Amino acid sequence: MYSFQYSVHHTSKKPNTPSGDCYFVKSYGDTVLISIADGLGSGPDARDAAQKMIDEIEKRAEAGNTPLSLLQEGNRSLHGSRGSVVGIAMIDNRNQQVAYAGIGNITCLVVTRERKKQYLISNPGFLNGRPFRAIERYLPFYPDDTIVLFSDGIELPNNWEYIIANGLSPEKTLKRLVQEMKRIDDDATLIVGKWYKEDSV
Ligand SMILES: [Mn+2]
Repeated sequence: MYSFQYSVHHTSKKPNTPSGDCYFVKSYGDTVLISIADGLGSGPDARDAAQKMIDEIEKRAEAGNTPLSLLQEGNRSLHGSRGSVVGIAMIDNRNQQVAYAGIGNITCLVVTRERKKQYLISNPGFLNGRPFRAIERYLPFYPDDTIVLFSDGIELPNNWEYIIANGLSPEKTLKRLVQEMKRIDDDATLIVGKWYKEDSV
């Protein structure tokens, strides 16, 4: 039996104000959904757009939706908002695959224990209720692999692939990445996750 373990670094550009980034992580059945939305600009309007997107993803995650259909549903909820960029990754443990769809500056990548890194590319642009173009991309995702998703407030340290591939828990990996990364003056979200094999009872 595998369970998904993850760790999140989530900060705000200005102390004591809400971050313009929102995120959502949930396991259901054989699937894990990981998502980050970064509202355009910063402050309450940015937060409002990102929150709308994440609320919609949360509401519709388990209804058989794919990352692309969740982008479409979420986009509808952004009419009249400032707009948001968003990335949605869905890992299917049974098929050992990750599906990803994203719009704008959200980075998603898979790192193996051999330090092989593969990017799941987001399409350019942002969502604000208007029609958009995006495609879903797929990669294999095996139990020793690590998935990393982050907003543009994160700049990984130079040695990030060594840190990620060295087999530490997501919590320890995240801690080291955050300790060693450069600080950017922006809302920031970084999620690190991997399967964890539970001993059978
Ligand atoms: Mn940002």
